[in-house]
Formats: sequence, structure tokens, C-alpha cells
Amino acid sequence: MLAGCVEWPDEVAAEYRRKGYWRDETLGGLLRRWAAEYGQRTAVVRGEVRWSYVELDRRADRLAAGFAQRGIGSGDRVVVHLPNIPEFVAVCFALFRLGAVPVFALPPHRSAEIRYLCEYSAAIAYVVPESHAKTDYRLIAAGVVSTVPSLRHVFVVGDPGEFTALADVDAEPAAVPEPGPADVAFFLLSGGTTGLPKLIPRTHRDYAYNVRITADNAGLDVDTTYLAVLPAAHNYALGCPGVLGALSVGGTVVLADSGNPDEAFTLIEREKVTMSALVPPLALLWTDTATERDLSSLRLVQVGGSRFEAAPAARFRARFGCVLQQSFGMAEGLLSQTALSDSAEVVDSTQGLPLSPDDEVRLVDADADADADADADADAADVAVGEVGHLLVRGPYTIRGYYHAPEQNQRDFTPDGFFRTGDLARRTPEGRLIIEGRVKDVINRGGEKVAAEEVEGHLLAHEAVREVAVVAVPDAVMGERTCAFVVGRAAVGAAELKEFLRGRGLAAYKLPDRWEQVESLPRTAVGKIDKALLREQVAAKVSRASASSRRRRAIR
Ligand code: OOB
Repeated sequence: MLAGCVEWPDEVAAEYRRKGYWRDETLGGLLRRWAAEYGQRTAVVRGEVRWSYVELDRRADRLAAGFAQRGIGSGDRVVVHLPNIPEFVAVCFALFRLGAVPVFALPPHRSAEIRYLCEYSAAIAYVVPESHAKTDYRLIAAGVVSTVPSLRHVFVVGDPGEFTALADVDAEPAAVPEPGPADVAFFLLSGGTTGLPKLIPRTHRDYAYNVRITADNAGLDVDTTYLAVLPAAHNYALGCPGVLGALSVGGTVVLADSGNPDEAFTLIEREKVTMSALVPPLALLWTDTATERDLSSLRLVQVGGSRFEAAPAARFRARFGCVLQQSFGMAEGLLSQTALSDSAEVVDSTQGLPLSPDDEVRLVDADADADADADADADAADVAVGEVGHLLVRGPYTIRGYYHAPEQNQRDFTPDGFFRTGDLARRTPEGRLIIEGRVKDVINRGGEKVAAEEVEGHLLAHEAVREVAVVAVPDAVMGERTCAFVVGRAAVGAAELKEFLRGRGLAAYKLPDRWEQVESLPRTAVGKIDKALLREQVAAKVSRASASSRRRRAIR
């Protein structure tokens, strides 16, 4: 295993193998098997581009040979920053086959996130599109390359400018030493629990299992056409069951740029899409968008990433007449989803059951661990059925530690290996989970995670900012948005601070939606910033404002 990663204990690993969860397979090897089995069936579609399984397999081999020629091999980290295009899939499998390790950046990330990921992972290569969403990614690359010494290659899909065209990374397939099932296949980015987001090492065998159980639970088969509207670089659309799940059963993956109903509905009609996965704001948008398109092929839609309330869930089912599957998941591992056979009531109001019989889920007294102390959790009592507790988990596809993060691991994992998710949940008598909130310092902006400390750190770099606290404010569509409370040394406006954050290369979704200029920040008894109070204050303000605007509308 890669240095800096935490392994499952030997006896636990042996048990997971004995039970057949972990098999002697790698993700690169699986594609070889799928290509042999599904040959000329369509694997990947984007616009006019259609690749069969054989074609995808061949491209992965040629790319792998090309990467190998350039010195990329086993254990090397490669930051992959691609939107939903076929090259994303080919690059992933090429790297999997070499045992090189993709680090999955999300399309909206900008130079601040990319520099951090490259430095953290000591990446030797960075893969970008020429441009996407009106942004020239070669400019991001140019800025990052000049400051990250480990970066030796930049590969560009499209016109490479000063860099190397991915199209030129092409060579006759050659035998390369392949990784083993226990090796790290790729790194996902955590949404953050405390501090800056961490890298999550997922191994070939644990992720192959992740894909298998989610594909099973969603009933995928060769007739599945999966529409990827969320970034394929995110766990949800990558393998829960997502792109890899659809490929694992001989289905077809249709790659979309976004969940925009115009684009998505057109693709559903044209490609006879049977399944997709959405975050709640997109599910609301789809529900409320009238269309003449024929969407009758749609059989299953998963919704997750943030809380999907019962009322919009019921409306969604009524509108599309398809099965809805609530998904609660995390890049660190655990997945809990409703089943295809669950009643409407269960689907609308729970996040279903953890998917593996060996997912060990604990709900512990959340007050006992208010100070985020892992040792406290290990001793904390489990709450009674139906009561809300802090969700801890351990299992065959949940990591035992973040990459190179001993201090964070001390906080986020109990001594006996449970991951402290930072989520608050309760359990029904049948064991179904209902996610009730969270203790981690993260804002869940409609499924996009914003680590408060990350944004605060950037704001504190502004000379006029003395103190700052970023908290969640409730929002009807997004669930939550971000609010920054700022104590200034000098007068400084929201517009200037936003521009400042953009200038530092922060992804747009992390820019605070709302700003509150204050004289000071409230403190708790131990002197920490009282974020709970700030959240209450801004929530009350927002609700007063919306009540008075409702009154104004009523009077008119
Ligand atoms: C998914 O993964 P991440 O890593 O972006 O975010 C994980 C966190 C969870 O710890 C929880 O706080 C929140 O997102 N979350 C939900 C939720 N699903 C995720 N909160 C409430 N209700 C839900 N249904 O978001 C993710 C990964 C795989 C599948 C689905 C979602």
C-alpha cells in the first residue's frame, strides 16, 4: 500500500475476503473483463461520440502505454480535473492499469484547490480540458505548474497550448506491472470534517465492492442507461453505482455537462435513459420544469448528497412516475440507500439501510463528544433506538484513515477504527437511517460541501479582516447556503471580499452567499466562536425577512 495510508487490520481484511466482499480484482482488470463480455455494446456516450466497451478498453491500454512512456507508473499521483467527457473514463482506467493514482478534483475547482491537491498529493501530472464552463483550464495549469515543483506533466484534452495534448499520449499497448487488489486505486476529496478537506484513499477491492453492492441495490442490468449529470469525479456519480456501476453490468453511460433540465431531458429522450442520480436542488428543478420531452424511459432516480425532504420527494415521484432512491453517502465510504421495493413512506422519509451486512454503524451520544474528541466517542454510550446520535461507522468500504493526516486521523477515527462521520442520525426499529443534521464544520450547499475553515482561512488573509466565521443559513432550494460573519479592521465591503476570494483562485461555489459585518463574534464558555448562536441569529433574520416579504406580497 502507498505510504501515508492506513490499512484495515489483517484479521479484518481476511474476514472481508473470506466473506467474498473483497475479491482478487482491480478496476483496470475489471474493464478488461467487461470488454470481453460486452464487446461492441455502447459503453460511453457524449454528444456524437459513442465508444463501445472494446473501444474504451483499447483507448485505456494505449493511454496507459503513453503515460508509461512518459515515466508515469505505479504509485504516482495524477490530479485529474476533467468534466464529464469520455476522456475522463479512459484516463481513469489507464491510470488504474498502471497503478498510478488519480486524485479527483471537481470541475468547479480553481487554482487554490488545485494547488492544494497537487501539493498535498505531491502529484507529478495534472490532466485538464482545454476549457470548460467558460474557463480556460490551461491558465489554471500554468499558475499551478509554476508553484508546485513535483508537477512534471500537464496533459490537455483539446488544444494543449504550451502543454502536452492528451491525444499525443498514445502508444502501442505494452505489458506493464499491474497493481494488486489491495493497492490504492484513487483519491477522493473529503467534504471536510474539520480543517482543510483531506484525501481519501480508496483501494481497488474496496471500491469494486462499493460498485457491486450499489449496482445490486439499484437493480442495474445490461439494459441500464445511466445519465451522469453530477461530476463523474465525485463518488456518487463515479461508483454509487454511477459510471462504474453501469459499466459493470454492460449498461451504457451517457455523460452530461450538468443537470440542467434542458440538456438532461433532451438526453433522456434521445438515449432512452433509464437512471440518473441527482442532488436535491436538481431534483426540485426537474420537478418544476415543464417539458414536451418523452421521459417515460426513466425507471429510477437516486437523490442524495444532502437532505431531501419528504414533501419534495413525494412530488418528485408523482411527477416522474419512476422509482426514487434516497442515497446517503460519503467519499469516506458508508452508503445507505432505500431499496427498490421500499414503500413510498420509507423512501420519502428515510435514507434506507447501510448496504453491507458488515457495515458497523453506531449512533453515540452527541453531547459527549461536543469537543470532537475521538477518545470521548470510543467511550460514549450508544443512544436508544429512535434517538439522535453521532454516526460512527466501520466496514468493508469505509476508510481507516485519511492520506498523510495523522492528527486529523486521531480526531476523526476512534482508536478501534470507527470513522466519525460528523453526521447526526437516528435509526428506525428496522435499522434504517434518518439523517438529522451534523456536528462537523461544513456547509452542505445542495450537496456541494464547503469546509468553513477553508473559506475562513482565505478571508483572514485579507488585511482588513480581523475575525471571521462562516456558517450555514437555511435556504428553501439549496437546503443551506453560506454566510460569512466578518469583523473588519477597516471598512471592507462584501463585493471586495468576494473579488478577493476569486483572486485567490477559490471555486465559485465556496464564495459566501451572504455577508454580515459585525463588531465582534460571540464566544462560548471556553472562548471558541459560538457558531451555533451565529447560525441561529442569521436563520432568524432570514426567516423574518421572508415572512415580511410574504406579508408584503399578500397586501399587494
Ligand atoms: C456524498 O458524499 P460527500 O463526500 O460529498 O459528502 C458526504 C456528506 C455526508 O457525511 C453528509 O453530511 C452529507 O454529505 N450527505 C447527506 C446525504 N448524503 C450525503 N446528508 C443528508 N442526506 C443525504 N442523503 O454526498 C455522497 C456520496 C455517495 C452517494 C451519495 C452522496
